[in-house]
Amino acid sequence: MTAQEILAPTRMMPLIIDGLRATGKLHCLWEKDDPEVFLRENAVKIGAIAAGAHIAVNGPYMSQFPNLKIVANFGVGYDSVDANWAGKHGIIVTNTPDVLTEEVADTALGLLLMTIRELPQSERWLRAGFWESKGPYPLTRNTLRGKTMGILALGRIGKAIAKRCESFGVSIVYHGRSAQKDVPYRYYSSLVEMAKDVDILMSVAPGGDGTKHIINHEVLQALGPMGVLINIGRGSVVDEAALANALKNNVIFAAGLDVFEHEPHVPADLMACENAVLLPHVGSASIHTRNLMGQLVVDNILAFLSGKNPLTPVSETPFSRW
Ligand code: 8YV
Repeated sequence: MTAQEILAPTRMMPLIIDGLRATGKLHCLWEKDDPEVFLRENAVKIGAIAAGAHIAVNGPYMSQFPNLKIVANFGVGYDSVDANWAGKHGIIVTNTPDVLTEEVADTALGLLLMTIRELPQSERWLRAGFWESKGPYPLTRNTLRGKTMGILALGRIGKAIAKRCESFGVSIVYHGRSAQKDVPYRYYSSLVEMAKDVDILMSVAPGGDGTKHIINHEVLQALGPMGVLINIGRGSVVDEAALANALKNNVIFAAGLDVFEHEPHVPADLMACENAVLLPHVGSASIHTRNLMGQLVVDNILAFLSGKNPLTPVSETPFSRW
């Protein structure tokens, strides 16, 4: 008989815990007196794992559970789960696409406007009393007017950002693994070449080995002294030391970052840059959207428990939608 018990290794939002607890099969690891003993004695019963980003669900981790069939990841990005390993071992991985697309695209636009028009800096000016004591905040040297944006990874979120930016009058081009059919934007096969031609580099790229530090010194130099980098995807995509250096030495104009390589740690060198706008990974972080994401985690596991196909399996693993 298939193992049907569910494991939540780390704390998750109440909507997920309550939804899964209702099955009577949920084990919250942090509630166990001795998690290690619990795992040793019960690993064989676990068929499903509900995973957040705070734990590496890699091959060695998953192989503790001989009857594991599904890992439901809270988030569209699943770089903390080794989906290739899972796929090879017949384990389904699900993520939370679509329900967060518009929210993350909104945040990307907010971050872009904050960064290019120095809105946080001008707010700090007002709060410091400088408007009265020194006069108006200086005119911003940069603007969105007449600009071209290069999107790194034109997936669902990238396209939602592109649509918004088009209505702002911003021209769009993109770089990714391959050119896409039915996309009206120019494709660049080289990230550096795209960076040379654009004013704004918008990274929506997922994490993982294939994208680690691909936004490096060479790309930043290509973006140039009036160039703006926005990262709404994964922090590991950017070489943060190279970025801090580029911001400090005006290799680029400014950066707006919602994600960092070692969250919640933000390097002091980035913190020190007045031309960086730094957000604590709030891309999808509204109650509305997080509830939809949480419900999708629950629904994927409930589908598995009732013998149905998962709703949103990722491409590397069984029942892939693509
Ligand atoms: C969440 C995200 O912050 O979906 C993602 O990939 O990065 C965000 O929506 C994250 O999943 C919460 O842990």
